[in-house]
Amino acid sequence: MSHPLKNDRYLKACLQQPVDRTPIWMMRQAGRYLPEYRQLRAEAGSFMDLCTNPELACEVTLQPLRRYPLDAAILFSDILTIPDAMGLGLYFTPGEGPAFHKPVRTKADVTALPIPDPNQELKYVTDAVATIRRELKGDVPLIGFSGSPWTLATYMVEGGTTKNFSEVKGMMYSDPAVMHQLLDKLADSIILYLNAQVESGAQALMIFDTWGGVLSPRDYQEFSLRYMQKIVDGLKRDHEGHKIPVTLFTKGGGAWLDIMAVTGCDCLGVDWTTDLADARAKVAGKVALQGNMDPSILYAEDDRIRDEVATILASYGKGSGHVFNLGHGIHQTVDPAKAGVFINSVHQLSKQYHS
Ligand code: 1CP
Repeated sequence: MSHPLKNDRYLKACLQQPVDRTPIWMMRQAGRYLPEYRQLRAEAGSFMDLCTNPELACEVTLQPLRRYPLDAAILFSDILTIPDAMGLGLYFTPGEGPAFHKPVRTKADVTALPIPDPNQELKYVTDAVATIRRELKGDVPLIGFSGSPWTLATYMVEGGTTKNFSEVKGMMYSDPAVMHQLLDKLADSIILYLNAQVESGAQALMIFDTWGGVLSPRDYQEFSLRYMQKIVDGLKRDHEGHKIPVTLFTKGGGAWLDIMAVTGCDCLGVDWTTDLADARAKVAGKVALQGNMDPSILYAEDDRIRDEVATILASYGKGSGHVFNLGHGIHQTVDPAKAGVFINSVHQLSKQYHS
């Protein structure tokens, strides 16, 4: 199954090695903005029917790569597979997003949570990874992923999407020991899950800490960063003679890039509220950076998109260590042609930053 990689720009940039141009992929590159995705989801029945069928998950992963010259593929799955495998009963309500039948609210709830075996309850994920890796035929690397412990805890304690985080912060402030017990269990589960993705063929890993930015600086360190650190320490960083780069992305975490940079990860995701020049100064060569165009720029005219790409490339400046991306997932109402303009602009404009 091991093909030599034809395009390894993404892996090289994560490791700050020289590249000929800046690599690019888009968060949520497979998904609802693509008509071929909406069609396949309708045929399959639901989003989870796509995720749990390795052939369909593979097909959906490859859809954006057929349209655009992207430098990486990302496993089609969701961060909520772990809480689902812990028995919380994941379901999706149309228009309102994910929810759980059995939210986690008490110490007894936390104590009762099992640590899922990635080769049993989550075998559909590792099977999808192996299938995608085979079907990519070495064209581009495959990124595996998980949510961060804190971000998974927000969904598990709230029971779904939330605006003010009252339940999860209520638990954090009124019973921090129980919150730590939950986060520690999640970190252990995530280590097993991500290492199993690497064993099955994932060539890089990313941890999505979508909700770390709603914490105070002190609470961020205690309840989010500390557990991402535990995960980084527990991950397989080499496989089949290749390094497995790890990216941490805390949305809204621009103020904390310096402390994130010393966790031992290889790359940090940055959203559009931080200037890449400031971010680069802050991490001082310790890690690569991924980002950071506002996904809403994709609603603008083509020239405006190209200008924004030029500005972001200039703000990072010369040299390797930049993976171009959006600062968060692509919106479902974006015209796919605009994603093409974005990606081609990065191809055309980034060569001058590499010698
Ligand atoms: O078809 C549909 O209606 C389902 C929409 C959808 C999709 C396409 C969901 C439900 N998840 C996904 C795929 C997904 N989710 C990927 C696939 C790989 C890719 O192409 O990037 C990834 C990496 C995720 C990760 C994810 N899920 C995050 C972290 C990244 C982020 O966007 O912040 C989060 C927070 C989720 C939860 C989730 N799953 C789905 C939705 C709509 C949400 C967000 C709900 C919320 O706003 O709280």
